[in-house]
Amino acid sequence: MNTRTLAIIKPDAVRAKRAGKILSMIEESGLTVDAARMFRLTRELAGEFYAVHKGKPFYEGLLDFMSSGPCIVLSLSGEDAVARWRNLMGATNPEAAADGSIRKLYGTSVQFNACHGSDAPETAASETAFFFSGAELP
Ligand code: 3AN
Repeated sequence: MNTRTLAIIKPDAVRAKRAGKILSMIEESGLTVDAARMFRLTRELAGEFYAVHKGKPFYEGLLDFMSSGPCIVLSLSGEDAVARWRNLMGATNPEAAADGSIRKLYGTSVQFNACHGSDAPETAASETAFFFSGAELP
């Protein structure tokens, strides 16, 4: 079934000029980029997006990081898009990520891990709606 997922190329990867490589990996994987926005998240918006992590020890640092520079937010689609994008990203901790995955290649720590991906179809729907209006999507 064709499904959507939400991807973010995080500020560390944009700063390191890895965005083009990551976009290439997405396209070569067969996933489709349906919409894209490049901008710097405010700390407040980052806080809303990561509200599920509020109270965790890494939450404040995560907001500082995610609002530290521009990121690229992407709406992706394809067969089984959520799992395929998570597979391409690799594990949250780059040290544990599979060889050839984005986080293994471009992540430098569990916080600075280059990209985000929705973890389930339900979160993919809410995260996509967080950044894109229905009219912006095909
Ligand atoms: P994922 O992005 O792989 O779904 P989550 O949702 O558990 O991982 O975590 C969201 C983000 O919070 C991660 N991408 C990472 O940037 C940061 N993060 C998660 N765990 C830690 C940690 N132990 N220390 C620092 N940052 C963390």
